[in-house]
Amino acid sequence: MKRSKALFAASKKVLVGGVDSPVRAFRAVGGDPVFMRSGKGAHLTDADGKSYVDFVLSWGPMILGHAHPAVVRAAEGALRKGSSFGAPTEEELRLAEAVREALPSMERLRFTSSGTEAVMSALRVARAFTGRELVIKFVGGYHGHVDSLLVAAGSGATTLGRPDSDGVPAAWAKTTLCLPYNDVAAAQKAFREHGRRIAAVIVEPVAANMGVVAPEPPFLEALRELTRKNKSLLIFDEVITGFRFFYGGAQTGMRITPDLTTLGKIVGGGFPVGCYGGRKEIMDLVAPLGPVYQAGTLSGNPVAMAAGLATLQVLKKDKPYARMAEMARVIVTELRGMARFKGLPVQVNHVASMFTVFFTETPVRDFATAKTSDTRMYGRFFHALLERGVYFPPAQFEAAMLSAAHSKLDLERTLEAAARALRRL
Ligand code: KE4
Repeated sequence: MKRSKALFAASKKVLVGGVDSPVRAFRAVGGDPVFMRSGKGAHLTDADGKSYVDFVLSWGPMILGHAHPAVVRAAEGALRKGSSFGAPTEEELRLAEAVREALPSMERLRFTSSGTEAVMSALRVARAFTGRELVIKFVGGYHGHVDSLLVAAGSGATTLGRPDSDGVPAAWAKTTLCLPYNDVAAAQKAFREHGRRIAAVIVEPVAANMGVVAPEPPFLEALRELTRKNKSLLIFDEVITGFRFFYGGAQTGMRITPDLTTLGKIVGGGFPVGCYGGRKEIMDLVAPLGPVYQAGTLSGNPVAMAAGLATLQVLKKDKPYARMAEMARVIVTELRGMARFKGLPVQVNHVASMFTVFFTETPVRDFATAKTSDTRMYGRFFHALLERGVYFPPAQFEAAMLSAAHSKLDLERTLEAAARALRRL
């Protein structure tokens, strides 16, 4: 860890907290962050040459594993033709067509350079389309660092939000209603009280930012019904779930059609890409067609588009989803068994190739129950795995993910490390 430590010490003198995104600083698990130098397949190598089986996958994008040959070839090829023109290119057309083919609800779409930008833009066009201001989000849901969504639930389930970050004007936070995830009654109450003022509901169709929490039927169906009845818009934030569970969005499998969808991560193949889109009559409000302004110097960047398209093409051809889900099932089953054998209070929430280990007796179905997890125990578990070359998310309220590159050997190495880690807790 010598080189990582030296790099961290130097980084803290110029990068805020030594990182470009807070979760990378290991504050949630303690200790200094590991600086990564390279990745190949399901493995990362740190600045000191130590290798890890990677379950973070850059927080989702690297579903094919790191440095997949088809993605590298596509990005290199695009780069050789120039990296950015600030003009329309065929690459963005091809990726847009592939996205719409996989998610037909996105009749018109636009690429941005991050998931946050996609969410921010989707909210703006939703407010413009409905002429309303209020937005409902769910406590523990994370949709990027959009000012008005950086709010925590006020006391009680349906009070107006209050800022969860400094620098967010209270007035902006007050345009956001925070409700408990999976709580249909709270959503019904919110619409009874504020219905005609609600522009949109934004929801992760499978929550991953409180740790993995699956929607309990009829939660999402109820949101679809409530928004339709009240002429509000339903926004599925599929930045994580888009192309994660199968070739398409969680919406495809759930047969729920949102009015707007946001994407990111996988759709950029490891390059800075976000995307928002939905019904044509809504998206036609966006400039240059309509009065909702949204722009971006590097939006639709041809190198990123080429990498995203190559990623989707490999996913569509190889269909690695069943194998990734089966590998996750094996890991989850083994982890539950080991914890039970050790008498540890563990809940492992699992959806397809994503899972989260919570150290609590309480079943985790929303952020309030997720917070009963012993996060210090998670930190010890994380470091015990890290020591043994297994890289789980360095924070409790995140999702561990499988890639198409994880092998049986990686599974064995992970389970062996987990058995030892759980013994030491
Ligand atoms: P970005 O702006 O980070 O590209 O996307 C924001 C975003 C939007 N919606 C959902 C559902 C998301 O999960 C995210 C970002 N996810 C986090 C990890 N949970 C990114 C990691 C980080 O912040 O460093």
